[in-house]
Amino acid sequence: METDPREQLAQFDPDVYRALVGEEERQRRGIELIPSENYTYPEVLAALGSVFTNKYAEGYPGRRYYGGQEFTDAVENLARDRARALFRAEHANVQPLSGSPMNQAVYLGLLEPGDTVLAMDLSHGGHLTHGAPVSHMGRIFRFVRYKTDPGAAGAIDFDELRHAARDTRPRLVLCGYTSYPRDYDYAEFRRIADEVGALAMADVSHVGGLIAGGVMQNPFDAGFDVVTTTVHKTLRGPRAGMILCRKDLASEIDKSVFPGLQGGPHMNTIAATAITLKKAAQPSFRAYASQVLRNAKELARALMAEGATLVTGGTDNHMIVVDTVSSFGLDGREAERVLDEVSITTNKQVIPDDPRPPLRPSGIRIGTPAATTRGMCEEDMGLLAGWITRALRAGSDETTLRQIRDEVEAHCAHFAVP
Ligand code: DSN
Repeated sequence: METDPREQLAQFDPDVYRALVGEEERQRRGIELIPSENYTYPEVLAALGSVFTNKYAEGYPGRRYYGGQEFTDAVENLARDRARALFRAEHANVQPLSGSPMNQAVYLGLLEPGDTVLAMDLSHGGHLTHGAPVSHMGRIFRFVRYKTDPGAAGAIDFDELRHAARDTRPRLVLCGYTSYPRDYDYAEFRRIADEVGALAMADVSHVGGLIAGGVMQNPFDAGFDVVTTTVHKTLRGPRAGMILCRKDLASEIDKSVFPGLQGGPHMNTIAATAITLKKAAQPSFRAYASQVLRNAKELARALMAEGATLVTGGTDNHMIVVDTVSSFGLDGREAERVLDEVSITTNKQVIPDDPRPPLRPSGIRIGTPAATTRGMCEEDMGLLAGWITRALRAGSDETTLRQIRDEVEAHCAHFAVP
């Protein structure tokens, strides 16, 4: 009789097994509100833990450097075809190991060292891979920053962006964010890039699932050249990245991913990506994506009604940034810790032009994708806003925090984890 792999693990390595069971229990017990996290599908977990892990497959389908590729080619072709169809892209590369190598491969494949990239300021919502000085890319390329206009509900200041483009002649205009709760005007980005002869790239890692679900705009509809997205956020897939691009850039992108930057692709992850993309093409995924947005709008409304100050004054996507210093007198690290105590998981977050350092910033970032996956809807968002604001006001009052944690955990018990 075959032994259950989990039992084998429990017997062979009880330390790791205990941590695994603890994490399963943590994910079930509380509410996961980190906007970049989600609960993936059982089918994805099955593919991730499959024999595709054993296989080396450097190269691309039909052009590999090792034998035995009948089935790896099949799953990579499925993932590429499904990605192209879902995002209306001419070409897809599904090998990036995650979000950072995905963006690095684009810069290294399409630019020369020293080229200028126009990208969102980090404290206004840009990502580390959009040229943070501490990143290797920030040393190789010249990143010039644009910002949002706090006076205009956080809209991007396109006049400033256009001036910066004319002054600095970027090779690439990058539209993408990791903590920006609004949608972008992709057509205006495209116009500015055209005016200075630059490529237009969108990093939609956060909203990839919302675009796939048809509830947010697709940058390809505005004529973008390159779109990157992670697979594990709103798309609910494995930890991975994808590069989608115009056909005439395909060869540069593919060469940049392999052999330029990476070695053997993780074929178990690519199989899981193929499954994720099939899931995202189902009508039920469209309903999910639209519920994610409705939940975020309702949570933002309820938080503001309870006295919270939100960066940009609301949200157009799945994410909300709360200025916890001005609302509750707690910095982001303290707010994250207090919410951890009541089984609500969030992450500390810098706010635009934050005077505080990244490990003690002025806010927290919260989002609805994981809670929506568990089946929570608008009425749960009202409860959530109440628990969050009560906990942040309670600060170090342990009795109140214990009470709130009991309420949160009792409520979560009604929502299954996939
Ligand atoms: N760590 C991801 C996020 O939380 O947005 C981006 O890399």
